Amino acid sequence: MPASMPQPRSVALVGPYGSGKSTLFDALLAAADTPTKRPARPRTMTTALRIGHCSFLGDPWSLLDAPGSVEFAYEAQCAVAAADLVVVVCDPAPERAATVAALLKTLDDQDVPHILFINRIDGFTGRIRDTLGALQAYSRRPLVLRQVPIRDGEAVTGYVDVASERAYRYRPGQASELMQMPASVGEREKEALSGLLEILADHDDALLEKILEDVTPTPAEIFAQLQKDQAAGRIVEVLFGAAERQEGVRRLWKALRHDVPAPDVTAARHGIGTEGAPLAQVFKSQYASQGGKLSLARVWRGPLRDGTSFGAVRIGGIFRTVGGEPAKVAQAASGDLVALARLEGVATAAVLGEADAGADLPFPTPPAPVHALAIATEDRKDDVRLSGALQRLIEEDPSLSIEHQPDTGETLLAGQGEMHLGAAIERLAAVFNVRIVSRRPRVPFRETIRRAVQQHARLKRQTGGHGQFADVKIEIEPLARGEGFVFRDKIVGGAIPRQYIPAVAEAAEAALKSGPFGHVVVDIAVTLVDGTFHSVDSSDMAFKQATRMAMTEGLAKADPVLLEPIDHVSVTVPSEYTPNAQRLLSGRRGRILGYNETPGWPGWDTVEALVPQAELNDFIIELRSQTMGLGTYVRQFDHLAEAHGPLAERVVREATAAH
Ligand SMILES: Nc1nc2c(ncn2[C@@H]2O[C@H](COP(=O)(O)OP(=O)(O)OP(=O)(O)O)[C@@H](O)[C@H]2O)c(=O)[nH]1
Ligand SMILES: [Mg+2]
Repeated sequence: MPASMPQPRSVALVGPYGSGKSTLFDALLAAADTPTKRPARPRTMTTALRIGHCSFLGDPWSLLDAPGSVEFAYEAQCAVAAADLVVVVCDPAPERAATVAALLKTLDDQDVPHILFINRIDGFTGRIRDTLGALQAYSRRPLVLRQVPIRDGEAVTGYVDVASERAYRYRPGQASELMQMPASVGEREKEALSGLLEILADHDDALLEKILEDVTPTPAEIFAQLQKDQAAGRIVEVLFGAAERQEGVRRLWKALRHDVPAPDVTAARHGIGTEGAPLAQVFKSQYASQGGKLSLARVWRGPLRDGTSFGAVRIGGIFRTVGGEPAKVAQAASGDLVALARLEGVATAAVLGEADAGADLPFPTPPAPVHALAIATEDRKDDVRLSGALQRLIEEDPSLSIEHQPDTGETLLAGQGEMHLGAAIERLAAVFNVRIVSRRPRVPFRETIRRAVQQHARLKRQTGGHGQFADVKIEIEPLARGEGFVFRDKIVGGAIPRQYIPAVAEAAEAALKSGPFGHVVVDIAVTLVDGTFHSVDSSDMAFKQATRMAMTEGLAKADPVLLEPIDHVSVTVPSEYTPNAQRLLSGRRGRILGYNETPGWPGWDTVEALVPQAELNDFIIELRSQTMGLGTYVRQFDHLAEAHGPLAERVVREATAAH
């Protein structure tokens, strides 16, 4: 790329579920230099990052459309890590401002330059200043309103650009046209301008002096200062529009053109200089149904040429997505976001090339799973391909994970919610051609006993020549929770020869795999107290079988009891929802331990509780539905406790019926 060409810059569209990011993404591409037709597809929830390349007024751009649902939040975080600037697309309703709280905090914490785009202005009848006030509560950086709506009745028909003090009327499918400043907005516009200047004056003494002398700076001076402050992350500009009607879209493009920092600036923010060998980072990995792998990467330092090797891997094609279609290119410049083919074994977050000493290329860590399903192949023949397919699925989306539950023998697919797992299962079928069935995971109940018993068992069998003989007397006693299994040998006088004792111990332990209720038995001691043998007919086998018989009968008589796993759960919610969270936990047999302000999250609380695992299956679904989707939790196994009540009775009844 010749030096005179502007560097390609990148913007990620993020924001809450359904705020209009994909509509805006399509509208931005449609308003670019070589317009892409807006796809006439039904609007569906975005579940994976989309990328598009275009130019606007001669500048090259990469756009990322991130999913909004919290269940796909990791994709959005990866997009944030790759972009020069983030556009937070949000709703104008002030009461929905909290839905961008976590996002704004992350952007603030990571010093990522961002702009707010208030979408759906077409249906908004409230006051934009109220929206701004509500959003400001969640932003450490000052929000600077760049536009004031012009209304005809309730409908927004245009806007005043605050910095230039010019009024525009929206025109369907075209750039807005300049109009006379309506008298009705004059006052609000002046107010917005003085608000804007006041914020800018905080960072510029010359501007401050002018304001103190009551001189209004020229629009050019204001624009220059806005650009400086926005690029440095000192302010957050706020624009609005209606993506669906392509209103405010060109205005947003122009703001991006002015205010998105150059990729070299973004690189410098991460400690990466312009001089040196090519450097790139993978921010998303994707398999196609034909088996090919694509790695979306940000080029931190170009040019990155097709065919370049990094260690054992070699780039087998560089692609940009123009007009929705992949277009092969020979190289990619600094700042470009491109798809790289055939980087086998290169994972998301991997850095290609040697990063500068002291460089900092942080990458989001995947969130812990909050929802799980037990999965199995629809057709056993696919079993051999399942683990490979799952491995690739997780490579594509590290916020998914696989756990093997040894107690129940189930394979669990764990992730961020119902939709997330549903999308993963669909992808397994569509891309990896493995169809699976899923169900609620079983709770890994365990069992123990409450009473010590003595049990005698004798195996005596005469079949053909050799017989089988073994006779054991054991004591089974309960141990304290967490003590596991203990075997004691109290044989005296050779009642059973030493050689058979390990077989007894082994069989006693093996019998713990499935107790009277069909679950793993824990916290018991087995003592071998007596027995007899036969010099010819006794064997390891015979002693194992006799022990098994003694264990089965003994455990059943020892007052067995079901144990259920109890997790330590930490629920994090905005503090106005703390009572909801507590109610929800108590309603699920949780024992509330207390709550505290969430460290580093002013306005949020973390409620701690001990909750039976059996109650946590769909917990995230209800938690989200009661907290505007904002609540989340982490869990960790804490202890086993005796299970009481209807659930325990049901499990015991079912187990007894099955036996
Ligand atoms: N009235 C109005 N509706 C809009 C506007 N922009 C988008 N919509 C509608 O809002 C719905 C969601 O739009 P999307 O663009 O899919 O939203 P999204 O943010 O991409 O959603 P997720 O990807 O699921 O987070 C669709 O029905 C759009 O037609 C707008 O400016 N005004
Ligand atoms: Mg979308």
